[in-house]
Amino acid sequence: MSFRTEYMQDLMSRVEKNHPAQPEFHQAVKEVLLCMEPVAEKNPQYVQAGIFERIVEPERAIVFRVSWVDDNGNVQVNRGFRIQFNSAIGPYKGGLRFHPSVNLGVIKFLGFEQIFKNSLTGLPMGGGKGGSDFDPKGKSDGEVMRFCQSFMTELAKHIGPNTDVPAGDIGVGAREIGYMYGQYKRLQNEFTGVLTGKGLNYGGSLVRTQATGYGCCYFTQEMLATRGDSFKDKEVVISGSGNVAIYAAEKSYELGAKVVAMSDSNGYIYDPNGIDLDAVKQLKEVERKRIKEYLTDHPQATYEEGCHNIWNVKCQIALPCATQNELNKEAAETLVKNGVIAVAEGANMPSTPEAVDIFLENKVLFGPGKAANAGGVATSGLEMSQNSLRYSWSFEEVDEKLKLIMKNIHSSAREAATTYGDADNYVLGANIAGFLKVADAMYMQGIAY
Ligand code: NDP
Ligand code: 2IT
Repeated sequence: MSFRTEYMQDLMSRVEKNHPAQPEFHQAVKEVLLCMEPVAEKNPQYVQAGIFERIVEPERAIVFRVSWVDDNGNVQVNRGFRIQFNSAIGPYKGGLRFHPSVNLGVIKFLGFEQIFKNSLTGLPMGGGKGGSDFDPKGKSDGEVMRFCQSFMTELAKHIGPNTDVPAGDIGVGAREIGYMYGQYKRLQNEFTGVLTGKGLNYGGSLVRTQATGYGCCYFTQEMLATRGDSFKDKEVVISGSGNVAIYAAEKSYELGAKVVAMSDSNGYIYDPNGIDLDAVKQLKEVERKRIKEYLTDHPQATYEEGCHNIWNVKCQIALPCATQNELNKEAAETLVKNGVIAVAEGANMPSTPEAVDIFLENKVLFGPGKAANAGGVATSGLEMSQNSLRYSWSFEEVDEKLKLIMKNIHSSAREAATTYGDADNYVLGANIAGFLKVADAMYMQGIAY
């Protein structure tokens, strides 16, 4: 897709020039700006107030050294990041990713997406993201703890319950959040809701662990319902086998579907009987092993090396829940050929722009990450509310609120898409609905000269 207006094309060219060698960030910005052309035409006040120019520039970017000592006594150095992208509607909010592929451009793309996602939840949260190129794989608990403590020693200077509230993402789960929370508390002598995704015994919210995966299925359910359809008796393919993938699989089963394939970064498993989710949980959540080991106790299953071919497995519902750009044009064409009805992004930007075009052209129900995976951060927002209240809600109460939020995200995306002429285009709808709330808040708050 290319720009129709000189104004947006110029802005995009400036982003590319001012943020060189950050292809993921360019990709995320381009997708949003393409959807903004009709918005700019309808709302000249945004152009006049420089909203588009301002929204693509992070308010603050923090890059820092994280040094720590490994089990052999050797000094290790990693790089830490926190992008405080936009605080127009609330404190910066977004996860921390620990993965060797992390760099400034990756964190900027994630922080940018988070602005619109958080706005869509209807909760008062700005957009932020952070992380490190640290690889938790193969590290001992002690090494992970020392890394997390060193990371938080710097990060603590920049965050706070009313300033910036990080959470988990790839490579950051309950263990890492615990170590970071402990260090924050030691440094600040303060027990506050400065992180979300905390353990249930020290301020965490019920359902936060399940929220992104469950929310992704609730969103898919809403899309399917517009065509009188549901999860019942569908075959589902889910990439990844981490936090998001596991709970997307759990909810898919609860809704009457069968999950036939899952993956990790090495390869994918296919089980014609339906993936045994307890076995995957044991392997991944408890033993931290590779998905290949599933075959040991499941001889009917098959394993293929390389994760990308998972999209060759026939399914009616596809949920990419691993990482960015994991589903390309060829994969999208194969899914369409095999009769896919709905694709919802549990991960952030897992489909390439060419893949998204294929889905839209073929009238596949396509839920973009900003909308479909917003259940995680929405439940983080609910964790913040509970921390402020010094109270905790039951599993059922939080799950009901999550369902309602996902329903509302679906209807506001659909409404915005309808207003702008393409009811089934959730990419357009989510970007516009997410943008308008932030843009109006920025407009009302003026510009500091
Ligand atoms: P986890 O670390 O729990 O799991 C990540 C999964 O994706 C693992 O199976 C991992 O395999 C796989 N994976 C990671 N990197 C790659 C890669 N480069 N190629 C192929 N597979 C890869 O992370 P989450 O489940 O939390 O996150 C998954 C996605 O969901 C991310 O895009 C994240 O940004 C997004 N997300 C997460 C939310 C949350 O609440 N956690 C909320 C909203 C979105 P391996 O074990 O081999 O590395
Ligand atoms: O991408 C995301 O929305 C997350 N990783 C969750 C962020 C959060 O603050 O819960």
